[in-house]
Amino acid sequence: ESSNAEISVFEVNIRFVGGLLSAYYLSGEEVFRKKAVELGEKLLPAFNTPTGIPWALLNIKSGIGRNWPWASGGSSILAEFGTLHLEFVHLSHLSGNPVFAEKVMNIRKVLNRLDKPEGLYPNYLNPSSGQWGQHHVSIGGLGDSFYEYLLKAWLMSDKTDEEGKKMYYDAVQAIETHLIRKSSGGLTYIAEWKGGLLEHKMGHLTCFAGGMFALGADGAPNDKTGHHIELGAEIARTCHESYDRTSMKLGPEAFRFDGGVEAIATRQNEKYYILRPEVIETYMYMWRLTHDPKYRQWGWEAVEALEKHCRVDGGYSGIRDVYNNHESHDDVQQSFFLSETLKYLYLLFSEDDLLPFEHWVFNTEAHPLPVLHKDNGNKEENQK
Ligand code: DMJ
Repeated sequence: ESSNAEISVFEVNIRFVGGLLSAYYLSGEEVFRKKAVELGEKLLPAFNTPTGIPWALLNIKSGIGRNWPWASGGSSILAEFGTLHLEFVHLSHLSGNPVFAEKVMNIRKVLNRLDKPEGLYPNYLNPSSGQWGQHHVSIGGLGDSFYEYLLKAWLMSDKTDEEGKKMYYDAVQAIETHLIRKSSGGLTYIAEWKGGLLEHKMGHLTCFAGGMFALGADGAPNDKTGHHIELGAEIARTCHESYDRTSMKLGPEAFRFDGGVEAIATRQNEKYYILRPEVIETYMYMWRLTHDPKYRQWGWEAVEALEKHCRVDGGYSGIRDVYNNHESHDDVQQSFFLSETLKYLYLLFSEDDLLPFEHWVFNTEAHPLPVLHKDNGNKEENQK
């Protein structure tokens, strides 16, 4: 019996379904498999829309869905409906029920049918009409993990998911052409695109893309492997600068490249740091893929800053202004601090054979999921 509660389909999927799937694969305990599948079934009514693009919010008792009232004329959000793929493929794999995989494959079908402005994916899509909402494009908030899941779907399929692969590399091509710029000071950044105009701002969330470009470098078409690694390195450097240019050596929520500044937050409401993982996540991928020791140095700088400014009695807290010399704590320890920030730090200082990339992908909340190897069904027992 479900309680009368409205949940975010995306958050429940990445944190709870993803967490239960990882717990199952790491422990082999049946209870985690069973609960993951049960929870996945509770999410299915969210897909009852004319297009099959799911609602953002779902009442799990009534099965009635709706979208965020602020999202462009009733739209669903790219980073939400585009970040179900990995978990739903595993739910079908573990339950024998194809419905989960069918739901996420249909999302791709809808996306592939649509015209994309300049080859870019807008953040908003109306689940009733099947049309884009506002033409805003972001590799940070509202867009981010959609791109991540295209790449990881291909990797998780043991590189058999050619559709995911093509969608990923085509998207990166459009992002490079239209969103990636270099500041006069030589910092590469990823801007936001609003109906053809660039906002020269990069979110902390966007910093995950450095790691993504490096992770995808190997499969890049047209001899672009080195180029994608270099792009990852440049984004890592820019995001490190966003940390280094603060007094606390922790990065702001968003930083700008306009009005005479580079990699600095200029608006008071963008100066906070809520223990987010993306910059450390990128250091971890860059370390594993290049072994350049600077990534461990940069990671250690973040460890020292976290200890100095975020450690409080009983845990760690976010900071209201990273440019201030005195901490103002927000008194919140986000759950992604444990699942992502600390896990990526641990992996940054571990050997490469701990959760090796050949056998594992991390969901967007850093919960590890095994690669489904084509020749041997399911060998996760040998992958620990
Ligand atoms: C996490 O919940 C996930 O990484 C998500 O994809 C983006 N935002 C947070 C962490 O900042």
